[in-house]
Amino acid sequence: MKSISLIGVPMDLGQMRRGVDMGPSAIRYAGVVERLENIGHTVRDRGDVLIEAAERVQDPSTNLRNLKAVAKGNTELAITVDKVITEGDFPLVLGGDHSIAMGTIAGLARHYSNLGIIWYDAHGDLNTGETSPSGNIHGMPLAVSLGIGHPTLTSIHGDSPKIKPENIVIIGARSLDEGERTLIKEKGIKVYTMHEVDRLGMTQVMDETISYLKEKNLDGVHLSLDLDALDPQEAPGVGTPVPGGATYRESHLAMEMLEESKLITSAEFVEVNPILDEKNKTAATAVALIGSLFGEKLL
Ligand code: NNH
Ligand code: MN
Ligand code: MN
Ligand code: MN
Repeated sequence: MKSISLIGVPMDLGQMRRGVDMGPSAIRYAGVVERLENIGHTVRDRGDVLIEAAERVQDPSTNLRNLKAVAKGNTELAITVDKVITEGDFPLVLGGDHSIAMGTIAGLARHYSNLGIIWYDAHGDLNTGETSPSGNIHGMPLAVSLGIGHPTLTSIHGDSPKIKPENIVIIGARSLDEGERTLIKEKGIKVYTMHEVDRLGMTQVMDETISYLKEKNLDGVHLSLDLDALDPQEAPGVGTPVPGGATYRESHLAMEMLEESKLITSAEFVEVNPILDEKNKTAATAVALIGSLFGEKLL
């Protein structure tokens, strides 16, 4: 059994829709602590990282919305994640928009020199200020972690880069921007789009992902799960829904296979927006997936 530290990150400055800052509350309300304790884990809820109320600013010279405030909140998060690992706990981060992956990964990078990343998302989050169609930093954290992007972001909690392109697997992608496709090809990043999920089935996608990562001699693997990877019918409470996503069952299977692999050393669940949700359905889905990731069994 694990000793898990929950870290809430009420961040909504990485995108434009209000409400995703209430994601951590919604996931707690949906019973995440009880769910993990019922499996037998020890849970320490560290509360929320302080995200200061910031004036929303769009600097046209960088195309990075709320740059300073996003960097500040992520620095706080990185310090917290760093501390949680130093204390020997498993960090489970609850978002908040996906810009928080920069802070989580920056904290992890102090402890893992060859970190694997599973990016379960409808999007690649590989934009920079130059390629982003929106200026929203939640579409950039994977690029930033690779050391690609504005120095204010790539230098959060330590030197850049934090991760290597060959240690990343993206699963569930179905909305990639032009600059992201270029970067994926240039860096040789492994991607299972929804086409491969349909064609191979989730079992093979996860078997291949696990074998691929096992060959890399990693010292840890982080799961970054954006709820918009799931189909909007099953996860309606997200800011940028994209039709044709992974089903509830496929996503459970993915979590169960990761649990069996024993590879995962940290995780985050992001983009839950209770204002856009239907009766906290998306938060409940997040909690159910967390249950499977941490070893809940049907029988
Ligand atoms: N690719 C788009 C952008 O960069 C959308 C990103 N939205 C996300 N990413 N939810 O996971 O603006
Ligand atoms: Mn994302
Ligand atoms: Mn997404
Ligand atoms: Mn279940």
